[in-house]
Amino acid sequence: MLRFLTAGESHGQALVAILEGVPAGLAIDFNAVTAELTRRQGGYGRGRRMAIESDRAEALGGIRHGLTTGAPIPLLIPNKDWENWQRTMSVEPEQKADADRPAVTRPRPGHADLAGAVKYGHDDIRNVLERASARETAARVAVGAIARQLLLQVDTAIASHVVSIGSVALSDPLAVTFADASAIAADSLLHCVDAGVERRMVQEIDRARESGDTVGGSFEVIAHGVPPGLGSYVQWDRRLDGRLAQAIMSVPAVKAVGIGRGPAAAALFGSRMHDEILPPARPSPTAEGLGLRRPTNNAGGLEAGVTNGEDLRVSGFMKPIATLMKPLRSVDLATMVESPATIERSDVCAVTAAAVVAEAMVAFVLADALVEKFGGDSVPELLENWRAFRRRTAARFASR
Ligand code: EPS
Repeated sequence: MLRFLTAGESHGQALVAILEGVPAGLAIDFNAVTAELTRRQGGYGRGRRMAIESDRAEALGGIRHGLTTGAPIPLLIPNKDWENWQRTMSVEPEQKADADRPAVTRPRPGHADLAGAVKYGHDDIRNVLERASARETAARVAVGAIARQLLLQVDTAIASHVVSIGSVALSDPLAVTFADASAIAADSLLHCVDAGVERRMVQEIDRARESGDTVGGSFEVIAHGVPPGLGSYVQWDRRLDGRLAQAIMSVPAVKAVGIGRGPAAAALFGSRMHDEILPPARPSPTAEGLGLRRPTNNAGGLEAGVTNGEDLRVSGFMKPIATLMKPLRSVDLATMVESPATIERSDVCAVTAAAVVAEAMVAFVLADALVEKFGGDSVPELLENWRAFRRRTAARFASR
């Protein structure tokens, strides 16, 4: 239903995205898009690049007088740093004297460097790392910011919080509510709900930086007000948990994805894991979720790959960034002699940024599933179908 492509290199002229499938008649707030891009640039432990950029997305079409037309939306995010890289990243045929940076030949363990050099036959690893860079996620956040605006039409909102950095972790992430995650101050260093834990997380990042190292961590995305009935169990590729897992796993450096209780579910007895179903409170609530009460939400809002009206909870686990200031051993592919891996400017920790990217990916998957369920080439058509479904569902599950 919805799809997007991105293009552009980290130090090229710009990043671009084309988003297709947004129904006509959606009012686009570009300040909200900028706000998301700014959030992605934040988090304690980011590198110097983030001080250079102040990301902004410009729409080149698909929107007229503030409203989507139903046509694809091309988005452009200029790279300010391109100014300093014009010769290195020129799209013109190479003028040897002009290529002002030496070729990158010493692959960083854990980065795309070696795999990409092998796959595409590049001698200069810059051809790999420029596209593999997490800078590309700025384009995804712009796309996600538009998807979020579609979701807001059906009262679905998305927030995230950082659960762990290195060995410092919240003890029970599922105890964090959507309201808790939404209330975290925008200027909080790591976007963790607990100030004491966050202080220790900051120390963990400082320790990594002081020893020329990097550190990973985990985050959770919570979507609130998600319509029940998105996704399906009838075919493997329609299960929404699978679609979310792919979307989150595609965020650079993410190594595992959890839904609800996540991997911890494997250690629980069924009686401790599954969320009991209780009759609606009286008087019957109006159409929030299903009306039925679920005292726990270990399932994270998904049963059999279908949303159940509870908060959707998806977590991502990020490995440490692959560029180390105290580099690991590698091989210079130009000479085949052992040499320390290349050092590129990078972040010490980017878990807070990854959480914002993951929010954008969740927004995209949910918006896609929303349009799939309720159809509609225009927002009024989609809303009509959504309201009718809500009315029907509320009537079915009202207390008698
Ligand atoms: C990033 C931009 C990059 C890196 C980082 C994320 O910019 P630069 O390479 O100019 O410093 O800071 O990317 C990586 C850590 C990576 O391994 O690719 C961004 O915009 O998020």
